[in-house]
Amino acid sequence: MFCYQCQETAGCKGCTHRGVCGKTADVANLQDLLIYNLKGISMYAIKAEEVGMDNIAVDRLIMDSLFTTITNANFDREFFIERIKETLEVKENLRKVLEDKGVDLSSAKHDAAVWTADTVEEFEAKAKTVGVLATENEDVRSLRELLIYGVKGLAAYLHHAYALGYEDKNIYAFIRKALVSTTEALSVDEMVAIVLECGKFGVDGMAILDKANTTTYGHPEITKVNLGVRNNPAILISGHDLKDLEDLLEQTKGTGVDVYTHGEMLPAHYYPAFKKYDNFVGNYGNAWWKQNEEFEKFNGPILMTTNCLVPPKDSYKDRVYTTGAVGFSGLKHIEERNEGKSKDFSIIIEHAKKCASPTELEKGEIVGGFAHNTVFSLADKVVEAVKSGAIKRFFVMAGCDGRAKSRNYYTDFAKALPKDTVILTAGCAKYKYNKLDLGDIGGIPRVLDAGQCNDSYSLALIALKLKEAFELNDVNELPISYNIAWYEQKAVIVLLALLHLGVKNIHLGPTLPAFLSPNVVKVLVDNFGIGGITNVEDDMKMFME
Ligand code: FSO
Ligand code: SF4
Repeated sequence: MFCYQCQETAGCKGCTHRGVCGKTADVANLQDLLIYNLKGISMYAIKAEEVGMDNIAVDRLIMDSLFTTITNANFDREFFIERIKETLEVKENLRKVLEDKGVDLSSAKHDAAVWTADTVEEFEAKAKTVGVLATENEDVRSLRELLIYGVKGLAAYLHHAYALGYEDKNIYAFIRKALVSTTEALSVDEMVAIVLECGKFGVDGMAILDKANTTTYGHPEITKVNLGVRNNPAILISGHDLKDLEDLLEQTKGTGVDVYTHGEMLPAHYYPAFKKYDNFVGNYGNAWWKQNEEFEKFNGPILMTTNCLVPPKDSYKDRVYTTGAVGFSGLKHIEERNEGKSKDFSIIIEHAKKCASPTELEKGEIVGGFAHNTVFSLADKVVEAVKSGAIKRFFVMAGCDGRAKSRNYYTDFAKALPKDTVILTAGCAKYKYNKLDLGDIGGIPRVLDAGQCNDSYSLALIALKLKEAFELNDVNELPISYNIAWYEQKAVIVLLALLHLGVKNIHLGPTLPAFLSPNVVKVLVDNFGIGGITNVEDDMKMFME
């Protein structure tokens, strides 16, 4: 195996025996083969589109499959074997249909398109030859993988939007094009151009998800979220999928079973539609990487709706359920919803009834809900505070949390920020400082949480709104600094989206991605002023200058 797609990759170089995330070598290889097969399917799907065929089912399969390969989503060998079989079948069918129609397939003769096999042994042998290292040139590999990770993150966001009935064929078409481009001998300029184009579709993807979420559940509102527990049996829901949460809340209503959020599901509390459920109690615990300890103490069943699964400990393994793109051998999986129906969570609810109530981890509450609509409604107040000098600078500290001790930098940085600065956050990075009492500036809290990682879109809209309010020509003239923590591929698409919107001088930490070669880093530094982090003191000086 060779995988370097996330920030925690071994030695900041690459996982080669077993993932730091717990992904085994055989699963990593099968994921590589699945991606390879998606490239082949895309070659035929592009042809199919040219002749007017409806590709939507194929596009959804590509999207879903990409999502299953992101960090901490799916660890299940059997799942990937079955998915490879399915994609091979789809690929073959597509080829046959196109041949029957007399479509010229001479430009779709790449091995990724024509390769097929029947046995798992053949899959495993092939997988070893089509991974990341199959591209020898370090810079080409870097740009190809940057693009692949961008579309993986994008696919995850599209998946959440699709669950609510929203999709965009143009974005699917770009994903196909991007996948195929990684099999072509393109110039560096051409590859860079597609990577940047991916950022454009990143903005579109986050916009469609924002529309899906806010149209379905209302605009996030300023909300106090309870951190304590009640004395009832309960279910903990994690991940990002709001539709799963809705189904779960509907089905637990009146059963005596409470529901708490974990990790990235925290922002669900900000949506008006979920406030009507009396049993939707609060947020339990912290970011994804603390789940081993926190799931143990929760005592009840846990539902993982998207990525963020850490291989479970035996002590609570029987209480963890997966659904959607998530998978782990031995965990119970809740099947997809049938058209127009809800997912059936009754097994989890019955399980909860037999469990003790959660052990309390903390008390108190935190405030969030500062997505674009809320901040726009406060715009006058915010603009006034900037004009009067009450707010000197905003710090976008969106992104991810993770295991590395070096991430304590973000807690220290938040504590060290001058009192006349405001943090704009989204994603699980917030857990590094959302429970510090950083106070407020004239009633505006010093930590404004917009929501999940995809709600970084809100932060971009807020920046654009401020640009307008201050009548500036360039978003980089605003008193906003970007000190972003990244972990996995959704953060990659967020980064590409920000670059597309023209944001410069983003600092990324705790380390720069291992998949960026020195030359690719140079392109990003020269064109976008991308930088890393050093230490709180020096960085603070640099940002405040
Ligand atoms: Fe991931 Fe980052 Fe959304 Fe976190 S991009 S790691 S769990 O911020 O939030 O999925
Ligand atoms: Fe390693 Fe990250 Fe890949 Fe897991 S996802 S195998 S930790 S690089």
